[in-house]
Amino acid sequence: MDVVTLGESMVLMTPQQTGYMRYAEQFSAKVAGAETNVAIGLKRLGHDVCWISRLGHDEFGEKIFRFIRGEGVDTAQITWDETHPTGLYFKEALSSESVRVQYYRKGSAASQLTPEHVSERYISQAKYLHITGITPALSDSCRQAVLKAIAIARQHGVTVVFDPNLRKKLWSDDKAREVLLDIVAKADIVMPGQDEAAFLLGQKDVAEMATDFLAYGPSKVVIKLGADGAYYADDRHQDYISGFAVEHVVDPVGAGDGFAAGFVSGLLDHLSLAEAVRRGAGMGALVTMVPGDMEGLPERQRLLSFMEQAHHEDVMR
Ligand code: KDG
Repeated sequence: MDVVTLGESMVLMTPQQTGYMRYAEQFSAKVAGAETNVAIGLKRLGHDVCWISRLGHDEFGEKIFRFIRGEGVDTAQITWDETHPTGLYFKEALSSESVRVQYYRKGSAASQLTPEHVSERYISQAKYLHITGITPALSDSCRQAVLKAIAIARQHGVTVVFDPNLRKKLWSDDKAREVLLDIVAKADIVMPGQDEAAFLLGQKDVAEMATDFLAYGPSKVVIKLGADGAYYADDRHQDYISGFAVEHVVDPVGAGDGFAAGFVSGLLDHLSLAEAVRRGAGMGALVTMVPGDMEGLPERQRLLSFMEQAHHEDVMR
């Protein structure tokens, strides 16, 4: 197993029309969730991934299970909940520029994950453990499950990659800051967005934030800068990576997960830190070109030719 991840996947309902959802009559039903977006992205690039989660024993649980398994992600660690439903999430486009997210996930099956659902055997055999800040926000037992997964990873030398993925609708700012910083201190690699970094550390220069993150304990930090690329740092290098030009952003949601998948893929392929970050930026850019949180995740060949083409365009300029 290359990577193990743990978290909630939901059915994503998207109104077919732009504007207030109260007027929507038709919705598309897709599958989304930060950790499964990453898992699918990694799988499409040829890596083996396991997703630990809990699904409601209902039609939407079946839909998610079949979809994720169909993508080739290992679903052996999924458990079924007879009394709690699978979570739902709505993505309302008020205009082409402004997207609002509504969750219907309180008390969901995934929020009932506990440390007992976290298998030492699975995590100890992986190279990376991918964690996001969404899972510990779901419930106390989810937070305990995340902490157990991290403890197992550390004990067995599995690299812990942490994306804070701040979701303010799920918890208070104070609690989020406390829990997320605690996980930062336990992670080997952190990859916040610039706004998340500022939320955690206070507004300051990106290079200064990177240095502050390293002081918490991780050996590598990557701060995502959206269309502008990313800033990375370890104990030897610190630098910017420029973003890939995207002519028309169709749907930005999921770009950070695409970035995470590309970045971890680069690490698995033993690329340099800078090259792994560049692969992350390429994946993130491709995700924004397609509607849906994970549908734009490319297979390896498409990613490589997209990055290669962008490189030639750079050189010609
Ligand atoms: O990063 C995209 C995710 O935020 C989305 O797919 C849904 O997991 C999700 C969440 O909790 O918002």
